[in-house]
Amino acid sequence: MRKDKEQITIKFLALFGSDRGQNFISGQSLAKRAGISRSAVWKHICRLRKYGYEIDSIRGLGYRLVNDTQAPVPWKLQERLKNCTVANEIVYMESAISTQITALSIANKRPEANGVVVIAEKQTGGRGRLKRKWLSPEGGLWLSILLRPRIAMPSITVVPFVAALAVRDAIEEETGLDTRLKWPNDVMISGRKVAGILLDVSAEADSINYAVFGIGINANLDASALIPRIPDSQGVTSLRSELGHNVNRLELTVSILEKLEYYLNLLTAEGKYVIISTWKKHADMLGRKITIMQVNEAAKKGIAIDVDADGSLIVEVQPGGNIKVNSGDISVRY
Ligand code: BT5
Repeated sequence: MRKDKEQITIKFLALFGSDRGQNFISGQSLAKRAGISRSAVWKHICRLRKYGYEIDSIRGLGYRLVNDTQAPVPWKLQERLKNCTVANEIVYMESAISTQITALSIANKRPEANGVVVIAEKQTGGRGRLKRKWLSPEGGLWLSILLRPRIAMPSITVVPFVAALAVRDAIEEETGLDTRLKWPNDVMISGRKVAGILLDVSAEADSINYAVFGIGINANLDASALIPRIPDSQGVTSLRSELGHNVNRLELTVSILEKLEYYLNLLTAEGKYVIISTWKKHADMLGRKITIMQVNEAAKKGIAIDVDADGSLIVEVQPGGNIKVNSGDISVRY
């Protein structure tokens, strides 16, 4: 959303503030207090409804704000995340090609930008890992976070695990659903993927220049809307499909960003071992039969034994014969 539009929306919203849920305010009074025309009032009401505010309107009485928004609108996030270092700036878009592309372009254009959260209500060209596509219709939570973290190079391989932990914890906190992790960085419910993570890093010899964390959560959409478009659709779910109702995407976003800050601080303070051991506590694929799929290699079967301190998966491919896998995907036999 453009900053000037955003400011007008915030001002207009403030007019409702003290009367929430009680009195109607006439269109005429709103127009006078906001210094705008009656038709502009109507436009603002429509915009607020689009941002998830529930507003009653009754002819002759005017408007009444019934319910606050549960969408991750920037003014709400800024208010809630005042002291959160990973969210210094919020860029909110109704539609983006990919929040990852937007965040990467901010990273390249503004060397000082740090803690920039880019959120889009939908993406038309959402990206997965290895140039795969990520379906991102309205109702999901699609965000990218640009950070310039002070992380030593040896820890870089565990950074995606930090993001997966933050998303897992946030989903569990907001929904109570039993949420598990699958190597390398999928977030699962009942063996189905509910969220994916993409990390783009620009690094120099011994330090990270920037990292862009892309997080996609199938929140308030039905898994059945994704199924026809995903080859392995048995393995996909959404929070709404699991719960039977919508989740508060604003609270979920706040929680993800707070937890991302927490786990990044933990990584800096205590190193990568604590991240991997916490990740393993929440993984549900260790000890199970898996198939490993890697680019330009034949699929291999084995048993997932462990994840080492660098985040590589240790797989027993024959009795006593372990291999180390540091890229690719796995499918798990549950
Ligand atoms: C991922 O890739 O899991 C990383 C997804 C990251 C998406 C976020 S959204 C915000 C930010 N902006 C972006 O453009 N991207 C990030 P990967 O492990 O490669 O999984 C991709 C595969 O999952 C696809 O090839 C499909 O098979 C499947 N897939 C596509 N859309 C899906 C969805 N919405 N839910 C579950 N699976 C999906």
